[in-house]
Amino acid sequence: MSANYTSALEQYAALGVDTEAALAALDTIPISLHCWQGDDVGGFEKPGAALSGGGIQATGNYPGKARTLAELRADLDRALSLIPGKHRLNLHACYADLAGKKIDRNEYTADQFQSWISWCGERNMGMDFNPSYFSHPLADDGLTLSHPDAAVRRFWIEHGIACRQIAAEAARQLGSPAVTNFWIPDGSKDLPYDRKSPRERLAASLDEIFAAPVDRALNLDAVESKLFGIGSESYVVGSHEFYLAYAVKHQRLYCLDAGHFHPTEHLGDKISSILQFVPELLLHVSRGVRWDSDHVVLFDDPTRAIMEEVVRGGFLGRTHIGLDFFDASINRIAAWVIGTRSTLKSLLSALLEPAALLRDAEQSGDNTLRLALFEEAKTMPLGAVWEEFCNRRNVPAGPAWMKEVKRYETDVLAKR
Ligand code: RNT
Ligand code: ZN
Repeated sequence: MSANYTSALEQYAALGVDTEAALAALDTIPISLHCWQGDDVGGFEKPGAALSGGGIQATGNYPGKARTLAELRADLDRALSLIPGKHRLNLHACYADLAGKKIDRNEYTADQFQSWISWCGERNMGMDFNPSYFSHPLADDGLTLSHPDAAVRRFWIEHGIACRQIAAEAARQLGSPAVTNFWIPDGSKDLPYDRKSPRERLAASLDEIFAAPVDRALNLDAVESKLFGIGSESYVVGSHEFYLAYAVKHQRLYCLDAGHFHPTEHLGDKISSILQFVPELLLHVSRGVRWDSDHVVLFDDPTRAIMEEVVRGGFLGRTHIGLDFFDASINRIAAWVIGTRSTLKSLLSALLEPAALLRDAEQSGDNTLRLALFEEAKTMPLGAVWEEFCNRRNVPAGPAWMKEVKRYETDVLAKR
């Protein structure tokens, strides 16, 4: 134990906070690391695959992006070695390992993901999964599960069912349930006349996908809403109201992405409302800047508010924490490390709140004391506790991790 930590422990103890309990709790919380930060959401279904269509966009051309599955896995390993704790892999279907075979997405089985499942198994990591409703000829017009053409809808329904089965198989092998998250780009750039029919078709498509029997103990379905996207500025079929109502009615997970709401709207206040009525929540921790720009997550007020709500509400057991950002303008491994460490730091900060004092102040109507405590808590020595967590997990505590990233950049990324 460092002198810094011992002193921090005492300062927190004076506020009734047990730093050891906070560290033990943090150690049990997995963050689902999104594979798509490593190659700008390209995937490897064909050589030179790149993100297309789909209402999302990665911007920047920082050198060194992963060009193959092997490179992506090596990069993930490098990032994971700089992130304290035991985490999960969040995989998109477009990262299938096709080994040169021609198989379309509606025919994917666990075989195309076995190398990923084994990769996770070797690292003792769980896996989460995502059907890919973009970067595909049948998604070129920006419509998938709500498409007016029944044949196109059929293809994407089959893809959704396939993904749930793949996730369940991964969960079975890895001994940990997988979340399968449904996000589709469907919407329109300009004003639609008919807002109703696409939503009716989406509801029917989802009903078919979820009717396929997949063990709920292995696979958890989540649905992700969005306010608007690139090319879907005027109308998004899968809006917040649509999916929230769907998730409540069908008792699925609701996925809250921090970049998918009005810029002045934050996720913090939504959590304790939604968890009244859905079984579990999936978070896409992200940082929207003006539009859903998927900037790297920071230890900022909105992220801290999310984690405070999860911790205060006792919701850790019902909340799956995933990351969703894809910045191509900076070192991609550093992006993973900064975003994940910031998420963990936000969680630690929430776990170190003077909860008992705050609750007492509020319950006794002492709002002055409550406000004072909030402010005092902000300058408590969080950094020393974070450093202790990193040290115990054998991960560089301070900015030393950046040296490792720089070295990897010179030795590996610069040669790509
Ligand atoms: C898009 C959604 C979705 C994607 C990933 C790649 O707006 O946020 O979660 O970012 O599935
Ligand atoms: Zn998302």
